[in-house]
Amino acid sequence: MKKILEKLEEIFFGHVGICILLLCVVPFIFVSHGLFREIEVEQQPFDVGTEDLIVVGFSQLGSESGWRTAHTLSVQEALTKDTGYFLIFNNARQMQENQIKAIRSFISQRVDYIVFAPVIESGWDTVLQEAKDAGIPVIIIDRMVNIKDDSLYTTWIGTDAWEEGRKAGRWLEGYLREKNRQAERINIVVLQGTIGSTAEIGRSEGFEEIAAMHENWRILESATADFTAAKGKEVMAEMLCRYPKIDVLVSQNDDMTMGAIEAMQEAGVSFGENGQVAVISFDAIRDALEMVDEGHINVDIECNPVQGSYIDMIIQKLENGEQVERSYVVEENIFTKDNVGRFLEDRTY
Ligand code: GYE
Repeated sequence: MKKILEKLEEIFFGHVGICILLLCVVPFIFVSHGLFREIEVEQQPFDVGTEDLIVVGFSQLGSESGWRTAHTLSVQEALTKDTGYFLIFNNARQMQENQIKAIRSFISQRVDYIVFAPVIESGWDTVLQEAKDAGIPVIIIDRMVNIKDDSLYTTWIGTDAWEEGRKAGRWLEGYLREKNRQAERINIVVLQGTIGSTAEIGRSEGFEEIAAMHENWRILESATADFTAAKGKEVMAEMLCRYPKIDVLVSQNDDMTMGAIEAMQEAGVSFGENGQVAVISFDAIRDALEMVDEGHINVDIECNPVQGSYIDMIIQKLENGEQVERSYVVEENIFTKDNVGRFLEDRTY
C-alpha cells in the first residue's frame, strides 16, 4: 500500500494531489457503479426488497364506521405482497389536511399509484395536479371529488349514493301505502353523514327527490352526526327533545343508527317494526342486518365496501397498457326482514 501511495505521490506531485484524487475520483467511481445506491434506497423504505412489487400509496379518509373498517380491509386484502403490491397505508382521521399531506408524501416517495377515498368532494385540485405533474396515476375510491379538470384522476370506484337515497324514499312510499298512511302527515328527521361528502350529498338529495313528490311528508330537520355512533346518539337525543312526534328516522349510516337507537331507548320512544319511529338505515353491516332481522331497523339500504379487487383489476390493466373505464359502480341490495336471513350467514363484516 505504501509503495502504491509513493507511486501515486510521484504521479501527482505530493499529498495534496492524492487527497484530491481520493475525494473526487473515488466517489465518482462508486456512484457510477451504483455502489452508493443503497443510501438512496434507505431514504425510500419501500424500495428495500420490493423491486418487483407495484408500490401503492393508499390514503383512507378515516376509521369512523364499521363500513369503513370493511372498506380498508378489502383494499388491504386485495393489495398484498403475494398479489404483487407494496401498500403504504395512511389513515387521515376524517381530516382533509391529513389526506393532502399523505398524498404529497406519496408523491415525494414516487409511488407507482395513488389510491384515495376523499373525505369531502371539494378542495383537491392543487394536490391532484401535483400528482399528475409527477406522472402518478390516481385511483379514487368510495366518495367522489369535485374538480375542474377531470383528467387529474384515472378512474373512480364507488357506489351510487343518489340511487341509495332514492331507494330509501321508495321504500318509505311502499311502507306508508301498506299501512294506509298516505294522507296522514309524516314527520321525518334525517341524520346526515359528513357534510360535503358524496355519501351525504347523494343520500340527502336522492331521498329529498322522492320526498318532494309527497305533500304529506315533512322533513322536520336534517342534521349531521358525522357518520359516527356517538354523534348519532347525541344529535338524535336533541331531536327527540325538540320534536314530540317523529314518524321516520332516516339515518345515513348504520353507526349513527345504532347511536340513535340508544337515544330512543333512553327516551322511552319505540322504534322499528310496530314502533312509533320507522328506522331507515344505510350500509348494511352485519350488526345492523341482525337488527333488521330482529325488527329494530325497518330497512337497510346496502352500500358495498368491497372495492379492493376492483383496484387490483384496474392496476393490472394499466400495467398492461389497457384502457380502463372512467368509473366503476359496485352492486348493492336492499334488506328488510323478509330477505335479510338469506344474506346474514355470508356477511363477513
Ligand atoms: O356509508 C359510512 C362511511 O362513504 C359510503 O362513509 C361511505 C360512507 C359509509 O363512514 O358508513
